[in-house]
Amino acid sequence: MKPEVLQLSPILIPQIREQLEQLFTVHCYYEQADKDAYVSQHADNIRGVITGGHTGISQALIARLPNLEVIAVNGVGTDAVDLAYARDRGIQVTATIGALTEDVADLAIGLLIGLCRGICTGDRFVRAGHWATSATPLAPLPLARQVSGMRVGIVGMGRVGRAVAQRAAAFGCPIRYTDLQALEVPYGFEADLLQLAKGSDALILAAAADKGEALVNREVLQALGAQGYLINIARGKLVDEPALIAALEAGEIAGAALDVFADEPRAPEALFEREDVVLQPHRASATVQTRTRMGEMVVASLVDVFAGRKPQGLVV
Ligand code: 8YV
Repeated sequence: MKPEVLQLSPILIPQIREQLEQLFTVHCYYEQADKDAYVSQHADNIRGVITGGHTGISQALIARLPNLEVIAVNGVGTDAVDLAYARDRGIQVTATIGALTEDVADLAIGLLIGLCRGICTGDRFVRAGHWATSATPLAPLPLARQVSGMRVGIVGMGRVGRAVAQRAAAFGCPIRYTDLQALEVPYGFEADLLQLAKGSDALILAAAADKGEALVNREVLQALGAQGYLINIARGKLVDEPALIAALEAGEIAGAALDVFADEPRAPEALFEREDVVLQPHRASATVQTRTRMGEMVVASLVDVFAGRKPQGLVV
């Protein structure tokens, strides 16, 4: 009999879906209208869970699955899984560590350039036909902010933070960072986030959000300053969103580019009409290549756990 797994969020790569269906009996929780009844019906048979980094799994749902052996996170962040509870229950938690580093770093730089150079604003300007009709071509668009040489501050010097730093260095950007401690990297360490923000033209968030606290509050934004830009490709909850909106409205920072939000898939409507923000629907790892690699790791981790082997990307 094939092991039964409960899938909490979709996987968009067809060959990964085929592999999952060949190897396991897959229960698509996310497609069910009555999720509660569905879980009651299958709970006892479920040995594995597949979920996304942002989706995670509630402690209440884990508690309803008495024979659960593994939670395979199709992502690198495990902040939405209660790891302590999983550990107590002897449930293994895996993540697709290393699979999405390059894509997330690519998008961080893409957002930085998109925001500073006003790429989305320029695109809207051309599409609306304003370029051809304005008396002085380009006159209604303000000049942009140069990216090369910007002082970049990175919050979180893990895999993604390092990949962002490498890329920013190629643009001639001086780089400083903060983390729990100084690390062996060729960039200046700043223990205090406020000081890092003060000395940065762009602050890029690449930290884990396991503690669930909003590191970036109004004070940090004010320290970043009226010429400073915020980029977030980590987790929405790292930023106090009302404080960010207030800082943008008051002109206390120059702009923000966000791939992640506190209450996804909802993004604050106060941001929708602003030209000083670039918004993305949590797509930093969303390339065919990376999602394929992530899916392969999810499949492999389930196969390994069910075969009694230590899986790759084991977190707990
Ligand atoms: C994914 C993520 O969008 O890796 C993470 O933690 O949040 C993202 O890469 C998500 O996990 C896809 O399921």
